[in-house]
Amino acid sequence: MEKKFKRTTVTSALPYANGPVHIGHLAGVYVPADIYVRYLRLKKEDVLFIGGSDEHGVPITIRAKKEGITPQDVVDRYHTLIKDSFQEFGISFDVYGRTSSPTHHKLASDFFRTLYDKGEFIEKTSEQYYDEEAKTFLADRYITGECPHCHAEGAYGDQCEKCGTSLSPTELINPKSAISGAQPVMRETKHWYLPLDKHESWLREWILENHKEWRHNVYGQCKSWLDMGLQPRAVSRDLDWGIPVPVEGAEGKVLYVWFDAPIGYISNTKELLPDSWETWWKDPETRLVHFIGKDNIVFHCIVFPAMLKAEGSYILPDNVPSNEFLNLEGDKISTSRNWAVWLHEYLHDFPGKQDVLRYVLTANAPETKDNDFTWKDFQARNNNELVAVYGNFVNRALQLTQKYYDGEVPTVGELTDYDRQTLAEFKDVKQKVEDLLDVFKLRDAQKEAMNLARIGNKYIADSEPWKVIKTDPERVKTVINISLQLTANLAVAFEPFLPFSSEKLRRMLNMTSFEWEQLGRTDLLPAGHKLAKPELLFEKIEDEAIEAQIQKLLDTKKANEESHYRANPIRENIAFEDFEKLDIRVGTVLECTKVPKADKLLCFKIADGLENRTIVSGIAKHYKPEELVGKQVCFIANLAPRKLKGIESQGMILSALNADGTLSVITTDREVKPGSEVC
Ligand code: B3M
Ligand code: ZN
Repeated sequence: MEKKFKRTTVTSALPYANGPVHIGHLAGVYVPADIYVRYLRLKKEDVLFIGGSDEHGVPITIRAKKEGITPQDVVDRYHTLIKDSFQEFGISFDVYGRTSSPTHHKLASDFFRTLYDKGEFIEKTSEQYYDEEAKTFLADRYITGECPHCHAEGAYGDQCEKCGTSLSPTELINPKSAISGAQPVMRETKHWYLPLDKHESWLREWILENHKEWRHNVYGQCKSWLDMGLQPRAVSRDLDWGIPVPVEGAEGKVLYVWFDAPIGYISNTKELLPDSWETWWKDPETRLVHFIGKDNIVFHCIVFPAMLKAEGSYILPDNVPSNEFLNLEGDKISTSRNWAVWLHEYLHDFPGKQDVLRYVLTANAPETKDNDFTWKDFQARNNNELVAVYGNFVNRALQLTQKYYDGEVPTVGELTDYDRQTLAEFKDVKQKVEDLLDVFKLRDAQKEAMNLARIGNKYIADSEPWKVIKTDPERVKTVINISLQLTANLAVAFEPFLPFSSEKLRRMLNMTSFEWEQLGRTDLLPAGHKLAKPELLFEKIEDEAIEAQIQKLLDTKKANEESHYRANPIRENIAFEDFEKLDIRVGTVLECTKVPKADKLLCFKIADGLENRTIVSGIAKHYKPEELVGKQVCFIANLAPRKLKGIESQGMILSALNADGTLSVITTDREVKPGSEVC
């Protein structure tokens, strides 16, 4: 870390308090942030670790409506559950606040007002859907209807969950209010916008020129946003849950959740330090670091900095280490499909094994690309690394000390070349781990710490004290002393990663406290120092425990499939004449390209036996364009043409919709002439 900073404010994304947290949260944000903070604390740096719940936003109000309780009930329940889960996993927040607190409401409201008074917003009136029965404007999620792409019922105003297409509410066919069921009408509404376009030029320079060191994924996402050109963003919503817009005539309007949530970092600091919070947010000698997941990059790198800059008295983030996503057994983690390992369930099934999960999630951290969590890998890393390498070495060193020296650290005699070589190797580890942690390469840093255990394991195996004790007992004293110094080093090196195990080891070694500066030293345990009774640091995880977890996921998968087919029963019978109206044909894909600015759409040129036709289809998430060229596909040939992203689509390609939401295009068993009818 450069010397110009006196202290570091570390934030971790505020999870929505509308459900429990799972391993994806832990891997993406909280374990990395905690490792980093623990490392800085061990280095005796001034650091503050801020967390909390995000308690506003539409999903919370939807959940409350569904359950017939208030939004406050929802957030009260999950705030506590989430907070407890984090605590159990040793996520060492200095404060874990919540955005429904009065401190936050006031700070966020004042923040808005400051920007408003400075003329930093623009006001715009637009037309939005309004429910005349419920007398309320409708958030995108509160409008459902038929998807214009796959024609599934029940698509939301922001997305069709069947085909995955992002929508805007006006695209829905037969829109209905999810509140009253009424057909919504268009009505004018006024909102405040942050003109991000005005901030574009300084943002470009600040990120693209001055923060080239940010992770590639973060830098790249920012660059592509900036290159597309920034647009004004609405910072208010018509909703009855949130922080009221503090402006006259704004009844029924609240701050957009993404406006108030990042201010939550600041208000949670204020909650903890009512008198000195500003030092952590306004002093240029403070370094600000945001740990987030990749879906939050634009808000932390572009929107929030623009807000802070517009306000004028705040510092900007120095780094935003964002992770990619963690998948589970090959599938995207999904709350609605219950495809997750929930932290509270893990704690129930694997009591006392928090560090095992921390270890595996870091060893497999999605730092540069999406990664996969599998139970087999979890077991293998526990059994082959934590137990066989780290645990085994520590256990040997401690047990031999008990056996030969009644638990007292023996004296060191003359060193052999091999001893010197071993000591030199583990002296290097400190610098290596530091260099990696300083640039947020936590996965590699943990690997280096584990390397220290490998060095120890090899040293003790090569030195064979259990044999040498019979021929040269003096030599064994040196071997055990060195092994114990290494053990103490391991406890320090692993403290940021595996705090529970380090604490256990600290007690066994009878050390008072740890400091980073101790790493690499060989005098941590003086001769004659008495150790406590050794216990096993890690234990093997048996096949049955893993199979039970895999079975649980298979059950979930089966239940999801069943409910999918139950939710999509066979439709009402139709007359043969109705079927005859459909003209389904086979065509050969001549060209297939991505549609610019539409991440779900592919544009096809299809040989149809006549003049070739263009069809736009929402399957870009399921196929690479080149995979489909040359394939024969079935399409509806007489569907009225419609425009999608400015392209006229002349028909619809047929696909099978899998229970997991994936699409698979329908093709023919044998090659047929383009234009052949399907009958
Ligand atoms: N609650 C989104 C999320 O959990 C949001 C983060 C807020 S951070 C200020 O992904
Ligand atoms: Zn759809």
